[in-house]
Amino acid sequence: MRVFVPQKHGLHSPKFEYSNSKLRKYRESPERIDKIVKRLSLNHRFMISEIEGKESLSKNGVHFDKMIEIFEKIKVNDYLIPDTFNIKRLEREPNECDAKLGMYLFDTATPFGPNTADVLRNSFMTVKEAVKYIKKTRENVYVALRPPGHHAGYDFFGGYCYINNAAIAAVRLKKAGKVAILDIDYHHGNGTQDIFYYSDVLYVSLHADPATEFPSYWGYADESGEGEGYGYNLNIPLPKGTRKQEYLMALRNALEIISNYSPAFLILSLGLDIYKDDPLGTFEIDRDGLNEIGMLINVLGVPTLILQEGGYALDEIGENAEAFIEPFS
Ligand code: SP5
Ligand code: ZN
Repeated sequence: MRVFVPQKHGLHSPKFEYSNSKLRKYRESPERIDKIVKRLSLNHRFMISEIEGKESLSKNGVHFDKMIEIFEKIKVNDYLIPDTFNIKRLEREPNECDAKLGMYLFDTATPFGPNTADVLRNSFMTVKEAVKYIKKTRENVYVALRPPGHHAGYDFFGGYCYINNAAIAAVRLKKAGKVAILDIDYHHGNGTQDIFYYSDVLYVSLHADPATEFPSYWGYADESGEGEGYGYNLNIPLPKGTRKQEYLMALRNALEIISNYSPAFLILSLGLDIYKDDPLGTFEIDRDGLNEIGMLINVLGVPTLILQEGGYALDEIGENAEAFIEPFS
C-alpha cells in the first residue's frame, strides 16, 4: 500500500498552545508523523513516498478566499496565538498580524508561525498527489500528514487545523464519482461538516459528545445538513469513556449508511485519539480494537483515501497507525 508523506511538515512546530486554561507544550508535534513513518517503513507492505513539492493555497477549492489570502500573505517572526476573535464575522481587516488571524480563528491551540504557510502548501500538494493516485489505481492509500484538517471550515480554522485536507480531496474525487467521508477522530470534524453542510457529499462522524468535549458547539445528532445537503450529514456522538463493543456497534450503523449511499470513493479522517491511552481522548479502544475498526471499514470494499487527523499518544502512535491501516494494505 502506498503511503504519502509531506516532506516539510516538521517546519510547522509551535512550542506552546493555550488550552484548558494553561499554556502547555504543543501536542500536535512533528514527532507524531515521524514516528508513524518510521514504524511503517519497517513493514514491507507499505511503500512510502515523500512529497517535496508545494502548491499555492489559492487553488484549494474549498475555503473562503480572504482567509486563505491571510495564510498566504502573513509574515511573522514567531508563532502567533491571537487574543481577540471576530465572533460576529465583521469584514474589515485589521493591520496587526495576530488580529488578522483572529478574523477566522476559533480557538487558542492553533498558532501560526513563520513556516506554517509553506508547510500547508506542501500538504496541499501531497493531498493532490494522493488523489491523483487513487483516481488512477482505485487502490487504498494512506496520507501520513500534519497539520490535521478536519476542524478547518469554509471560513474558520482551529483545533490544530488550518486547511481541510479531507474536503480538498473530496471536491477533487467527486469529479470521478460519489464520495463519502467517514470521520473517526475522537473530536467532531466541525470543519468538514461545515464545508459540505449544503451539499450531497455524505459526511458521517463518530466522536465524543460535544456537550463535554471539543469542539463544543458542533457535532450533535440533530445536525443533518440543509438544502441539497439535507440527510447527508450524520453525527453519532458517543459518551466519554465509550468502550470497544459500543463503539463497534455505532460504527456498524455508520457503515451501513455509507454502504447504502454506494460511494465510488471513501475518504477516511483517521484520528488515533480514540486510542485508550490518548492524552486528549477518553474512549476505551485498545490496539486490537483499532485493527478491528480498520478491518470493518475495509470490508466496505470502497477505494479508501485515509488521511491522518489527530492522535497524541506519542509512544504508541507508530504501532497504532500500523495496526489500523494494515487491513487496507
Ligand atoms: C485534530 C484534533 O484532534 N484536534 C483536537 C484539538 C483539541 N484542542 C484542545 C482541546 C482542549 C479542550 N478543552 C476543553 C475544555 C472542556 N471544557
Ligand atoms: Zn481529535
